[in-house]
Amino acid sequence: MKKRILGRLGEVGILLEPKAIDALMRLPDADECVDRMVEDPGNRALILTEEDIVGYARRDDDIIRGADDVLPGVEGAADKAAEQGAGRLKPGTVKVIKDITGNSTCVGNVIDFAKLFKDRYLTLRKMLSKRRELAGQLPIARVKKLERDLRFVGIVNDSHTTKNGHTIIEMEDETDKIMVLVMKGSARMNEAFLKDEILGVVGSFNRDGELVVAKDVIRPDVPLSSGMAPNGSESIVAFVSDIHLGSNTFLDKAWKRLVDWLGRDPVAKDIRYVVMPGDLVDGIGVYPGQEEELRLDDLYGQYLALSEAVKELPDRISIVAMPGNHDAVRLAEPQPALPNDIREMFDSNIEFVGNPCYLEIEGRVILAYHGKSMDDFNSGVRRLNYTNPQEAMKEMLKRRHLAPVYGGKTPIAPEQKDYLVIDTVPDIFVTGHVHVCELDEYRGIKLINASAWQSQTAFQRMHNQTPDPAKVPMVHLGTGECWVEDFSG
Ligand code: D5M
Ligand code: FE
Ligand code: ZN
Repeated sequence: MKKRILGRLGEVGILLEPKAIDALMRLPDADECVDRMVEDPGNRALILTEEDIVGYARRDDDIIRGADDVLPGVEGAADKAAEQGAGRLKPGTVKVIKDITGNSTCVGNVIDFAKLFKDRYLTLRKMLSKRRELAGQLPIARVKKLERDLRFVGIVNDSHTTKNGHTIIEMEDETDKIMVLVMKGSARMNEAFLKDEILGVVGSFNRDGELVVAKDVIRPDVPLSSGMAPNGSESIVAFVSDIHLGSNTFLDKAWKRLVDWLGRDPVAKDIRYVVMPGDLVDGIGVYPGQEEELRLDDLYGQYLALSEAVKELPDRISIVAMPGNHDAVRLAEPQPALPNDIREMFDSNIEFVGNPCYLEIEGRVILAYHGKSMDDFNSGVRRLNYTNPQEAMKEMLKRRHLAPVYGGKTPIAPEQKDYLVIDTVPDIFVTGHVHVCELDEYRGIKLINASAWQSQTAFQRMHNQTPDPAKVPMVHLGTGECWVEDFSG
């Protein structure tokens, strides 16, 4: 029976945690429960937990009651929450929808990027082929036999500006390569085409058939949306990035102000979640000469200090800790969660996740990414710089990719699946890394860059980067309201 059910799940690509398998086997009618999972692709998490199984098992009669438990006394909220599947989420519960932790397929020393780029290409081509402008798109080898009305999707190998001010993009798919000309003065002239991003092109061959003259260049983008509709949640999520514990520029007085405020302010009592998008500690040997700037020169000592700092936060708060480029995991993205020997230093109210990570909290989907690729976006796109990370974040959403450039400043791991593709449209998108504090919105998605707890370092001074530390952006999960609390003094 177990084998047969697991076989069925395998066929439809549904993954279960071990505890969820046990729960499923205990049901009087496991098949019926599997039927419900299959019918619910939209709301289904990537890996189902025991809680999910319970949800599916009693879906018919109990889901609305379940939602009422979560959201007492809010009119209409039960229906909405049930619609969004929020009924399965209790306050305080953070659900990891997707990250690399435990799923890495990089094997030994076999470095094979072909699978990664194929997965990226196929996922984004599927998205692009739903666009009206690209209806009937064909493989490059086939469009080469046409003259007019060419539509294809390819990966950018390279792009450069000609001496006459046109842009030439060299593109490729599994079948062939093709050169695309974006004319000076055309609508797309001011776009930057990044290496390894996926584009859709509509155009015609020029007279001698060497180049496709682009009529339009299309990115997958996110759909227009009016944003977070009220869902009855009464919780607030706060974003605390780039703590850099162990650095001699760590702002311990500001941290104390945050801790005090969380303990006494009436607004703070609704903060049930703190998400930390990377650079939890300063690390060791991250850049040349770092030892001069460390207060704690032992990596474990730094995480121990972090665990003490985190213990000062009120117990009602669930914490999500993600690594960044200063933390004790592989640098190559996607980064897995911190290892067990570090996790063991912390209390159970902290969840360690990978970078990037999709989370679901009280019916809201949060995409958290440390933001190392902003180093590549800032050097590859002229109008981007270290003071406007929200603009780089919009560029990521347009490309439906967090870090398209391979071989730049962001190391990428050769996974078989591209975890940096933005395959799900989040309600909230948060980054850190650049140490400034920005709130913005793009097509209904809240954009947050979550400041830092470190004052200006010598490296930043040298690069003329002025941080905006000790700020905490907040989002009310029920209303979608966003604001910033300032602890800088
Ligand atoms: O990054 C802190 C700041 O330093 C952030 O604004 C990015 C910037 N940074 C980091 N690496 C580079 C490179 N290679 N070029 C330019 N700017 C960079 P953190 O990750 O906290 O050290
Ligand atoms: Fe940082
Ligand atoms: Zn960083």
